[in-house]
Amino acid sequence: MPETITAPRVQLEIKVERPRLYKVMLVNDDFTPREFVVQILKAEFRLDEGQASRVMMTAHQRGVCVVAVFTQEVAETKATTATDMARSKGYPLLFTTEPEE
Ligand code: NFA
Repeated sequence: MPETITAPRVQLEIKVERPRLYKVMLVNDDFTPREFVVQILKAEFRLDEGQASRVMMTAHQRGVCVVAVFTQEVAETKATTATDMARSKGYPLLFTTEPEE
């Protein structure tokens, strides 16, 4: 009677970690028109008119405001794209990124 040989079953443990998230910050300046800031927030960050106005006004009054959080690469790309859009119109508007606590 031939024996049946079975391969050992190995349970692989798969560890998944959530990526660290990065905040995109809008920095106030004295030159970029409010309406232009709102336009950029709508175009690059998909905020609606109300959200964009509130974020713009918060940065205007407090100096800086969190726009949104993303994974590092998405945050950096969006901050750079939005900053470049403003530069191409001659405005000093600045978006920065920083890791969440
Ligand atoms: N402080 C700018 C103004 O009064 C508006 C602004 C808001 C610019 C937020 C940059 C960021 N025209």
